[in-house]
Amino acid sequence: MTHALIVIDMQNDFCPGGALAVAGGDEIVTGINALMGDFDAVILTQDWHPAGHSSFASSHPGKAPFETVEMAYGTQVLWPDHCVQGSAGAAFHDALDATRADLILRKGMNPAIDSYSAFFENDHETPTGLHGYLQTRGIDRLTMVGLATDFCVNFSAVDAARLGYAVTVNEALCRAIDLDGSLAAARKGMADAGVTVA
Ligand code: VGL
Ligand code: ZN
Repeated sequence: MTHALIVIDMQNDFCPGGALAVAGGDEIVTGINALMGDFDAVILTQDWHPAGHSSFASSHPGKAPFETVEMAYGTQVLWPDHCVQGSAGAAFHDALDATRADLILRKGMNPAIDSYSAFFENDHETPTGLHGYLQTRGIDRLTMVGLATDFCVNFSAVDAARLGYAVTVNEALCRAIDLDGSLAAARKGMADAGVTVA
């Protein structure tokens, strides 16, 4: 099997001090770097929103971060402004070894649709192109690490399993937002989809 490491959204805004900080988000960088050499390919994803993105609470008058809205594609959690294209918050954590990356995949650019998953936008229909890339490279096995366990890692892992990849989430090298039970729900959803959570 050809095995890729997918590093999800290891960006300043998801680390302590960032706009959408995940507790302990910075603790996993060293371990992720140490793992890179064990894989046939390393792919980094980068959340990359235009200013005024529809997933930002600030784009919805009267709404606060972590409330939800109904979008055409379903319920969307509203976030603080984060990972705005070109901002310091959107940059990778300084200590992340991006030199090892075969591919840096950006997502969340469509102003009207959020994209938690590295494979599809939140309409579960619009592809990011990652599946085509992996197929072209003959990659059939994926290990996922990064931020956040219950959102972007979870959606990416479930989509990958549905696409037929053998997927492992290395939970020791992930950290969660854990909003209203989202971590427990994510663990169940991943297990149900056939993802190995190690
Ligand atoms: C993420 C919320 C909003 C993530 C990205 O990387 O898990 N979460 N945008
Ligand atoms: Zn985002």
